[in-house]
Amino acid sequence: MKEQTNLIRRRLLASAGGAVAWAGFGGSLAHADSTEPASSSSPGPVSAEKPLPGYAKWKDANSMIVHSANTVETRRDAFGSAGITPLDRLYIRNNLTPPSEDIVKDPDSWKVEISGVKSPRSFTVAELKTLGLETVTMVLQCSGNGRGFFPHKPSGTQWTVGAAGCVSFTGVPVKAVLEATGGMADGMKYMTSTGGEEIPAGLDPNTLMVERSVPLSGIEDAILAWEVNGEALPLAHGGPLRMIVPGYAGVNNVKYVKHVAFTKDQSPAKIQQSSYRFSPIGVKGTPEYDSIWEMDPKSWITMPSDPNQPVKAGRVQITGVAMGGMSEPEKVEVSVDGGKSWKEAEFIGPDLGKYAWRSFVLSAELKPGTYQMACRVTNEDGKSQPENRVENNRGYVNNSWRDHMVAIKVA
Ligand SMILES: Nc1nc2c(c(=O)[nH]1)N[C@H]1C(S)=C(S)[C@@H](COP(=O)(O)O)O[C@H]1N2
Ligand SMILES: [Mo]
Repeated sequence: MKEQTNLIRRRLLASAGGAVAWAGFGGSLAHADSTEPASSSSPGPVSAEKPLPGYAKWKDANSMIVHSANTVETRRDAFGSAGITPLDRLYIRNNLTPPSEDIVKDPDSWKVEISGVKSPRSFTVAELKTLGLETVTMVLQCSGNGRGFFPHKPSGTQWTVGAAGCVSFTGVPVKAVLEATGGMADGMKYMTSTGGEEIPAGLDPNTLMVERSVPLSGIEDAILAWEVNGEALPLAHGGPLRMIVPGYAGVNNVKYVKHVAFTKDQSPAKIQQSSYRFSPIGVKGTPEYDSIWEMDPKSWITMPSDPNQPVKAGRVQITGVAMGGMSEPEKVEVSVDGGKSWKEAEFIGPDLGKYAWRSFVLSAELKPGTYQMACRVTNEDGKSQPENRVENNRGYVNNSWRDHMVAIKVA
């Protein structure tokens, strides 16, 4: 009954509230983050109450939780164990209604402008393909992943663990593009990428556009990608061309990128200046607070993970995924007693580099009872997950092992 009430409440809020429909724009155009009401129910898989949006119909519906047309989460038990997230199970997060599917019909003709370099010019994807080739396997994770565990109910999508995936992007290194344009102009401090969403005339682009700046340290392994997991980049994930900044939170990986500028300052866009800032609870984001850039180590158990599905007593394979953030995941530990004692788990599958996550398993003999299962990863730099989340206004970057714990019944 409570569930039902919340569902109705959420629908009412959605129709009364935030989303503004723009004639001829095919949907709502607003920062979903600022318009979506926080769900008042506790987080966790919501029943399949909404269909997949049109541009993502090809996703595996059984593996996804559809929060809205622009926010689709992977179920906790649907990541698989191979280390690579199948594309039809990868989460989606759009701040704006995505562009028309037409833009991926002839991907090679998509143009990106490069500025803030000695010889500014634009390149088609076909031209970029002649400059270099690199593949990077990496965790793509929304800054709001784990927001659903914050008790102060930050506004925005109530993601649990599934606003993340580990995928392989292929494209041209940003460094090769810089070489082809004579190198960076003097005094530049950031790489600023602009998304290809059309902003309707008459609206202030700064309040809407997805334009993100990253410090120059981020360009070391950055690529302009046209492929993901060996397939042409679909619209849902930023095709025809996407800026990929490995190790950096999702928002910095700008989809349908149309302009890459090397700049002295960070973008004036709202999404750079006030959103994605690490400000205290109750305080609006401003440039004086840290921007959400580099990711931290994080892990979670993927199976067993359903508190309502008892597991058979005896040998239980406890599996999960563990990422290192800016360096390789080195050690992952599992607890079945709520963090009182820990055992080292084993990584399985190939090591796909420092930006990738790794699957892990701990084989445990479990008698009937209820177990509080937790895991925590330590990366090569010795950084590990904290027990508790770091509180912040918008519920960003939750990597608390306690928040990600699951209560599993063994019978
Ligand atoms: N152009 C553009 N790029 C974007 C976004 C967007 O709305 N528009 N959303 C960002 C955010 S907040 C995240 S978490 C990731 C999500 O990537 P995915 O939808 O491929 O999973 O894309 C980022 N890049
Ligand atoms: Mo995000």
